[in-house]
Amino acid sequence: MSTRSFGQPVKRNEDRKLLTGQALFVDDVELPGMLHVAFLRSQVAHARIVGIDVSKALQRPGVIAAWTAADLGAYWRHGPLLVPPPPIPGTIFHERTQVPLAKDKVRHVGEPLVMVVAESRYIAEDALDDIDVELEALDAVVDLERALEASSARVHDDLDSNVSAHVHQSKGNYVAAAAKAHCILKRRFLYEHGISSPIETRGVVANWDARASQMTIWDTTQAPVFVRNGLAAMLGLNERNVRVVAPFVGGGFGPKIMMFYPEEVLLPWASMRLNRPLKWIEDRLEHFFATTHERGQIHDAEIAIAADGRILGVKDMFLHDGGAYDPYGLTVPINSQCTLLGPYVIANYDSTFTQVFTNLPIVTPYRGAGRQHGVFVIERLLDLAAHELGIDRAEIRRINLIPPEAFPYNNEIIYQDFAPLSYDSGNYEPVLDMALEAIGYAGFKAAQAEARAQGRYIGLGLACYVEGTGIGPYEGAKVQVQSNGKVSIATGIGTQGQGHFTVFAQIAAEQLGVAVTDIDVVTGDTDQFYWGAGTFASRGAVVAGNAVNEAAKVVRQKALKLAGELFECSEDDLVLENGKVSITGVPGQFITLGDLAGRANPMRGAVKPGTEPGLEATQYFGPPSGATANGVHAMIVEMDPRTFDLKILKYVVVHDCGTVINPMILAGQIHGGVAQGIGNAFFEKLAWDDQGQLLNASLADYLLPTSLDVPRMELSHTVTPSPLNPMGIKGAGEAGAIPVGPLFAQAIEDALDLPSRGIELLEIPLSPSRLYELTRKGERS
Ligand code: MCN
Repeated sequence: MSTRSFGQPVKRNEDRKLLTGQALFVDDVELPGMLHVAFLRSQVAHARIVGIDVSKALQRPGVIAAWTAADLGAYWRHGPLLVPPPPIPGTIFHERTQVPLAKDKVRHVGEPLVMVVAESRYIAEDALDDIDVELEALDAVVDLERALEASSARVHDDLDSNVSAHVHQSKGNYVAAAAKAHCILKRRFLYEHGISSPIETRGVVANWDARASQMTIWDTTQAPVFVRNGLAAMLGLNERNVRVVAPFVGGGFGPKIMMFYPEEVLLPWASMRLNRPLKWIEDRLEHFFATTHERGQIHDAEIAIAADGRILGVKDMFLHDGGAYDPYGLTVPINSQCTLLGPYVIANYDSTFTQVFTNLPIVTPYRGAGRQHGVFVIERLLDLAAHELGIDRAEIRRINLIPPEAFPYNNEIIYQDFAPLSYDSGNYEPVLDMALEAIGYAGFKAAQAEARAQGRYIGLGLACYVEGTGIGPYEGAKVQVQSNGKVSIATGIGTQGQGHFTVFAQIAAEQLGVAVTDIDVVTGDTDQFYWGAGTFASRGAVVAGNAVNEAAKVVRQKALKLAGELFECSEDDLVLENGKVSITGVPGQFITLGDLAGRANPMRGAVKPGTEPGLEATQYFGPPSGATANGVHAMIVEMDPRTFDLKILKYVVVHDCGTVINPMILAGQIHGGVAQGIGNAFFEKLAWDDQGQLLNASLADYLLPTSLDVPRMELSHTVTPSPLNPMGIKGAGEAGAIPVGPLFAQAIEDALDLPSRGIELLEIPLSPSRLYELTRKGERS
């Protein structure tokens, strides 16, 4: 039986544990003597703290402690700036990071004020009602534009405005390009965004073992190594004395990277103080406020276009809602700024954004991480241009695509990884052609007319995008053959459902000739692998995957060398297959990998100078810059013109993420991303009132798409390998979510023939009720 699995739709190694309930999640951690934590959170968005009285709470039986910011002493400090602003000349950035417990002011609903520790979560929750908090309410800063008016209240009193950051990037000369344009189309685009809503909310368990001077933290984080290093520094411990374990995590989608959430900082501190293990699990209501969001941009964008539909230039000015603090720097708006350029030749680009502090929860990346906002703007501008010029919408895209011979294609602006935004490789036109073919573009107009004659309103949407993936700095992996012949792999990134336990095994299996099921992968345990960055920016496959590959290659070389010595033959005469090394053409002459691992750890004699015991290797991989994936989504919808109910009749994705490791996992990634994209495009909107109160903080009111709303998808792939890593991989984890907004807008416009009625859909989300409002007004929105 062949052991080749690379590139095959191998079933996931981890599913047996997950499906039989054997997988350990943070809430499964039960320790003797464990205490439970609940947080009193601010119910107002902006207020000065006059006083907090916890004395009554402390009298409640079972309550162990109730701490405010004042009780934290020197431990109270601002969180780290996770991502400093990129070195773009003229950039303004005001660093104001979050705090563990609010001290003088509260800056958003849900900001924690008091940490209560009790014998049970029930007691801790009840004790929250015993606490008296006196707040002096201030005007809440909610509206992005009003936030910038001189008369606005200020989220941070020490700043003279609510500007968190201001960035300008440009290439070419937009003004000169616009002067030559056949027409310039200018519109305002609004993009609301939601919350990540993973099935498993956040959670932390901390256990201080004073005898061993060892802190163990089970955390739903996407970046366990960062958390270990940061907490060790804060707690005054050696990094070696802190172990962070991100066990099975039920979805992360970006917000679980944030460092530090107050709960991550406070539970370990409290565990050391009380010498007891502690647990906090976020409840669904808390998730609306206590976990970061991605949300709110207003773009004023224009496109300068030639008579034949060629893009001469694009200008964009946008406001980005950063929420109350900016620990994540500028990642989200820089992604919007860069991703707007899409797969198109845009020689002249002028883009400015202002990140704004508001009294709303903090904004950090959420699957797509701002890319969808940029894609929405450029794809909508192209639709408007196509309509204005009477050019077919597929054609206007085609004539502007970057040609294959232009790669690597330098976009001349700086990307989120501080490197120039350069597309490493791509071949965009075949992807567009395949999507058009799959959706039945050529025959659609006739089908639409026929449907309309029967009183049915069907419409088609088409959207292109590129996605920066696989950024540095680096990841590492240790690959080790055990003496029983099984292989173990450890890497520093965490896993939240992406299938790393299988794909990393597939990579090593390819080098070592063993079955995927004989390879055990550990991710997200800092005691198993010390170094790394984390799972974000669709980088796991590229960065950790290549590290696994490099380490497995070294192990392979070691195995062949050892076997060559044993058999006294050249390594070239050896084959490594089915878990054993054999001599070509000499059947029966072989040694298993397990026996070789045993020989590499001799019990007698000496390990030869220049060699190491064990059949293992640790290697690192750091890409010079990100790899650029691309794709086209197309969909056909049927609309009810009265209720605006929408049915997706067909959904097509053509995608290029270079070398594919596991097409089934990849399909799952795209499906999940599209499902989230559908939520963002059609269902999910956080409804804030003007005092920063969330009006729909429950899953009965904040609607997520269900399985009934997510269609079957037809997926196909082209493969343009990345030249930036030996395996030619590009990332894929966010691809599904990125182009769904403009796809909905275009398909709905097409179904209801809105452009001919002077109605343009320039905002996301487009719920049935919003569509009703927009079409009734009969005006642009
Ligand atoms: N893959 C592949 N071939 C490729 C590229 C990817 O087989 N050419 C596989 C990978 O090996 C991996 C998966 O697809 O198993 C995703 O790979 P990658 O694009 O590298 O993404 P990451 O591993 O870095 O995961 C992060 C990415 C991001 S940024 C978000 S957000 C997201 C996502 O993945 N969050 C997820 N997918 C998610 N899926 C689940 N179930 N849960 C989340 O929280």
